[in-house]
Amino acid sequence: MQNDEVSSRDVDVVVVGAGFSGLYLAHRATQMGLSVQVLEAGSGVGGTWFWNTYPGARCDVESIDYSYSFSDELQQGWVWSERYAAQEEILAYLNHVADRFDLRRHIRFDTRVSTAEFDGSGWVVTTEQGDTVSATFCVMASGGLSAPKKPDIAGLDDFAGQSFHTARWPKEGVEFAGKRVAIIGTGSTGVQLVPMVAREADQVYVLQRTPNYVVPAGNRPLGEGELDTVKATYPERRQNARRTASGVPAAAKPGPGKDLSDAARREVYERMWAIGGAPAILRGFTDVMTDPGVNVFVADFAREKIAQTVRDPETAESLSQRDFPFGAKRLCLETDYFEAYNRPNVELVDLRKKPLERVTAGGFVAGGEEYAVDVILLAIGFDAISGAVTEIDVRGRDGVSLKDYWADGPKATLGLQVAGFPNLFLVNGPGSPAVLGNVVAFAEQHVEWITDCIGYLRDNGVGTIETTPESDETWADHVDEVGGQTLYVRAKSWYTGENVPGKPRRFLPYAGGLDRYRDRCDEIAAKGYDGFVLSREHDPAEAASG
Ligand code: N01
Repeated sequence: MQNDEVSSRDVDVVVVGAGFSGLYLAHRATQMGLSVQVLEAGSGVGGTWFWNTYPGARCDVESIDYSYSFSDELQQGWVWSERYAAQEEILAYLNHVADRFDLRRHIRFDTRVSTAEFDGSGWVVTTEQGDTVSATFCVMASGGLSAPKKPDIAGLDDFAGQSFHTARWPKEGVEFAGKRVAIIGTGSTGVQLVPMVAREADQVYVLQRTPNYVVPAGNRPLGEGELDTVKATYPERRQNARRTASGVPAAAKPGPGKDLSDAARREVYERMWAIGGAPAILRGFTDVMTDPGVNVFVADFAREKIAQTVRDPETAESLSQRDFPFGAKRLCLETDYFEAYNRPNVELVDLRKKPLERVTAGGFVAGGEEYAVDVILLAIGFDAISGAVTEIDVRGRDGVSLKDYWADGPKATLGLQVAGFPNLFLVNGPGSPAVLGNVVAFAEQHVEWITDCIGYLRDNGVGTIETTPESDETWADHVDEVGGQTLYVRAKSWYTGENVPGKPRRFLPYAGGLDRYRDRCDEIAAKGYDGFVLSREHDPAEAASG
């Protein structure tokens, strides 16, 4: 019976999502002779970079590193124009990859997966469009930051103007000229969006609940010959990146700031501010994230820069974070963000002083004051890491729902597999380190581990692989413990699920770094997937019960 089921599968691997991970998965799996069907909700490839077309959308990892390393021809041939690529350029790159490796024939677009069910030996996936695909393996490459957070704002449905989440930006674009616009949220998205909308709109109200540490991006065109120099040393650069915690090559090692005078620290940090970007600013000294005094110095320095830029002292103070340490939340990188508050058409609405009461048909009410607006932009973030998977009704052995299994908090061994869900793999799942660094480097590691695993099962006549509840729990506890040793737990953020009302609190990304994580994954694979449960292809007991 099982034999027939296996042979009647549509494909070997069904993949949800055609972003960075899904595309590479399709490429690598087909190179191994596996058949693959990718199901993609969007009408094109790109994932995050397909959906987030808001003005100002740009990567905060340098383009030369935020790109695939698996093909030297690809990295030698592609020309990045800026230090941090804009959304259009990254999307063009991913389209180029899809064409160059002939991946589109494996992808069904405009196809949103609604259910995925284990049928005893593999997976049956159905879509909102009515398709059914059966496969031996199912890979959720659906993105760590792709499920928009559902708005928790009273009265939003009553609003008569235009309103949408920034990750659902209308493809036809939005006309801001002559309009009054409210932007809710001042995370990485809001910080990129505000200066762009401010250039066009009549009036912009920025609704801020929690100020963030926002530092200069230092974006610039890549200089003449700069890219050639990188390309000449790409193999070493990539190798170096693979052995770091963040997936970005280590720069020259700075020293500690602990014993330096204030003047000496300042001299270093003026330079770091001029360079811009998170690696320079977070690691200007080796002890920014470990020595409280050095951390306070950098936080003060960041606040001083705001006070020097934003003319209105009250606005400058509202924009200054004072409740959690520097770097406890992912830094936001800015270009012209603070300058935007000097424009006559931009007003910060500090929701800590004037709580947002409700949205009305014609605007919003905050602190008892009514504001009239035509457009409301929701830069309110994502149901991160687990949200894109739990949006799908995923059912494992005996019909158990993944949502139920995760009722106390999402957990997965290595962030890759879940007990009771055999042959299901997650990319960037809970317990994966991906979102804490260069997501592309992590995606490559995940995809390589998953496809190697599938190859091993195929070559060794293994039908299913899965984890155990104990192993999921042990990994989740380890992730929580490692996370608990960092500053990340000092701020409420999407790392712990606290940004989504009702989501169980658990530190979700593994903060141990890419290098340690890679070693652990490789060690497990080298021992024949130690700790995982592997079942023979034609297990008579399974077949009888199935
Ligand atoms: O989302 P966020 P994001 N009323 O969750 C506010 C990546 N990314 O889309 O902090 C009022 O960080 C919320 O306020 P608070 C990057 O990894 C990268 O900006 O909860 N406000 C916060 O200000 C990033 O970390 C890039 O008090 C409400 C904001 O909305 C991650 O994506 C660009 C609210 C959400 O901030 C997420 O960033 C963009 C409410 N009801 C994103 N609900 C780059 O590469 C939420 N907020 C540069």
